[in-house]
Amino acid sequence: MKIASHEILIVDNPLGRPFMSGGTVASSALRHVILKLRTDDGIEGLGWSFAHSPVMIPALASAIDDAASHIEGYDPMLRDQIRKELHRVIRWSGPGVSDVVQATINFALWDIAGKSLNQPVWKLLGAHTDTSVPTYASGSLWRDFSLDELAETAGSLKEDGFTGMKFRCGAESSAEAEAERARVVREAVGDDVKIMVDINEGWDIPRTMAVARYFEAHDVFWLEDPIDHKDFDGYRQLVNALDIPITQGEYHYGPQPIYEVVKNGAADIVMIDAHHVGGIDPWMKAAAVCELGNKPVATHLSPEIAVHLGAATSNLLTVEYMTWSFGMFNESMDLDENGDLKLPQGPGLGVSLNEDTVKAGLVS
Ligand code: SMN
Ligand code: MG
Repeated sequence: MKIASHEILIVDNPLGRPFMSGGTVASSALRHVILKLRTDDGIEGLGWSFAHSPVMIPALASAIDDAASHIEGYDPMLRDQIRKELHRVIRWSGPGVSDVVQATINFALWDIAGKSLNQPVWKLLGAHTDTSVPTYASGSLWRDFSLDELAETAGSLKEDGFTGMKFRCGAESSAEAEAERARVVREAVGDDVKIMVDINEGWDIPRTMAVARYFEAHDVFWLEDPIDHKDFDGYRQLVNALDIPITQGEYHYGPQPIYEVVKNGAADIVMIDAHHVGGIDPWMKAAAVCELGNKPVATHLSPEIAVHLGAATSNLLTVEYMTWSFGMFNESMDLDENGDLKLPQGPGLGVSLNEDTVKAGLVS
């Protein structure tokens, strides 16, 4: 089997509520770059990525397009050979887009592997379950929500069956106002739902120390990305000083910084983003580093891919249920009666493009 050709689509997937990026840029759709990678025996593998601002999309799409043309003729099962070839052609461009290019191609290669062997990716990865993985609702309780909206939406997520959910803080003028958001969410969902808070690097250490004490009182399950992700010393300080588990990792590119996070004791829980780390293979490597360092891991975004990773990761804590790409695929991601995320049973990644959405959102 050889890689024969590829196609790139740029597609807008509408978001229910405009997403405020950094509190400044409102996006009413998430722009995806979709890669269709085809083999000489007629298998089509799907990979995709997105950028939070459309500004970066042309660069990303053209880099994936060009990189994919360099691997024509390669055996798609030799992913590490392909990774090295891609590294050769995109080296010296620094972390960031180059990792997302590697990731998008790597997703498509795994999809091809699964389809050619007629097995879901989680099975090829050697999963510890064939049914479901823990999950939590994300992408619903945003930073610009009023307290009333927070309470109402948190309550309806619980009714939908979620046993965990994440809300955002980091934009309030006082520690007390930040804490009030946690109180309101806790009150809305009761004591038996896990609540997590994401700050997206919005605080410094004194603010984190001040608010964390309130969050501990409201039994917040983790505090995510309170400070700049590069401040390993700061993170170690927070991990040592606070009882609330500190989560970080999504901002790092490539697997190597995940090793640094573990080595530096810079998190209690490590969040690994499959797009940023460079795909499924480096995600599994990074998760193994965390396991050896006694750190649980959580996935970041793209549950369609993360569900496979989670099923094959013994130190998995939970898979982030982010709905941002849902409209693009025919398959739905469903919870079981315990609020866990069911594994897809189809071959490969188990998703197929919804041609109506693609047609409606096609940018080029
Ligand atoms: C997040 C990151 C990027 C886009 C949306 C939300 C957030 C998360 O940090 O962890 O979900
Ligand atoms: Mg986050």
